[in-house]
Amino acid sequence: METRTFKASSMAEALHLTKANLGADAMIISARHLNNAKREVEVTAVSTLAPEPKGKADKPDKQDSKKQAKKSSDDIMDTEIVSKMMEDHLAPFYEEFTSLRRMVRELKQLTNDTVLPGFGELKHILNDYSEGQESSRMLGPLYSELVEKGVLPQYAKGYIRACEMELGLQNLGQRDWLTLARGLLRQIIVRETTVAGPLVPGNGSRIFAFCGPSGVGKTTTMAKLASRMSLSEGMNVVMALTDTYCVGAVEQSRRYAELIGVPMVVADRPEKFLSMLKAYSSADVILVDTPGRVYESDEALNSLADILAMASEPVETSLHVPAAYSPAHIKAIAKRFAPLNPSRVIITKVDESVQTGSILNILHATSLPAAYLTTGSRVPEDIEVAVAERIARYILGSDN
Ligand SMILES: Nc1nc2c(ncn2[C@@H]2O[C@H](COP(=O)(O)OP(=O)(O)OP(=O)(O)O)[C@@H](O)[C@H]2O)c(=O)[nH]1
Ligand SMILES: [Mg+2]
Repeated sequence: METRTFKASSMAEALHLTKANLGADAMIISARHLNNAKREVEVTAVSTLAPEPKGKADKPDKQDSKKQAKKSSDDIMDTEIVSKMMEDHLAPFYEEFTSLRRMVRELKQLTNDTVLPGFGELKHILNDYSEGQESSRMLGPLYSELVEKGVLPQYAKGYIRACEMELGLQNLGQRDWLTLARGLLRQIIVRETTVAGPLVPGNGSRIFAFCGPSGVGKTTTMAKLASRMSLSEGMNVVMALTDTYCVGAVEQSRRYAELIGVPMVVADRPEKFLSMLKAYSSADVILVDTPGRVYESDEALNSLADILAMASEPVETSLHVPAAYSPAHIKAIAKRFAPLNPSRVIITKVDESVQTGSILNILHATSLPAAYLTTGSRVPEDIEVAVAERIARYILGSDN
């Protein structure tokens, strides 16, 4: 494509020059009378054809000049020709422009809150939608991977947006940008995953309570920790049970306590809990098992709150949530146990979860840092301290 500008004494001459140099299909992109002494005309045109050899048509020959001379007085007509040509070329753009203008006008009308008061909301939805479109266009494979792993779309979207922002537009063009993006996503998950570290007595806190719905692994987790703290770390550990309602609960705890070689105390009423605390005032750690039925019964919840309130020292409560639970279930659990003020979450049965992305759902829905992940029913083996890098690995695998 060649763009050239021609000056001539008349429009006819300028057009002739244009055609001669750029071919009959030349597209005029501008034509104007110059404000100089000669009152010349300037035409700028583009052609997709190869220009004719130089010299031949740069200047009109004499014959042409004579022909032009006859017409040169009719500049108005020439201008009309140019206008017509420009109109023909610009017609499609004009239509588009007109329709765009109409759309803008209609949108302006929509933004008027008196016409459509809910437009603010609609605007956010539209923004969200278009941003979502962009995310799925550029980092779609990573977004899909997170969602397939069970991460709720709303959280997955957040991670992908953060990834997009950090990746920067310039990197999106790189050949290996998806690998780069995956590495970044891993870093973002690690950075945004809050962990609480293991339960360590100190700073006046030695009472650790374990709460959560029935069958989530509270007693098993407690036995795992009692075993590690007592046998590996040499701490003076006591196991307390506030649940005598559940059939077999006492026997299960007693069996574990005997195996580990630590005392097990039933403290299912406030006064019993208080006397247990007094009796074991010199213990390094008191691990408190609680009834799962707190999840369903207000009475059980209140009675547990009454028992724990007897302690004059701080009680650190950990909420147990299995990794395989649905997002709705996780939310309901977080809400139900909020009155007990859990300070950390223990994510159980990670080994049974098909979609490990739910670990992130648990962290988001509870807004609690993770203390441990349990990965099986073996005591004391199947438990690990929550580490952000390891959580990212559960979701994205170990490779990049
Ligand atoms: N696969 C798997 N099973 C586990 C895990 N933790 C516990 N379990 C099993 O889950 C079942 C319930 O565990 P418990 O520790 O009794 O659960 P709980 O929360 O104390 O239950 P309640 O006392 O009835 O409220 C037992 O069969 C455990 O062996 C785990 O991380 N993975
Ligand atoms: Mg139990």
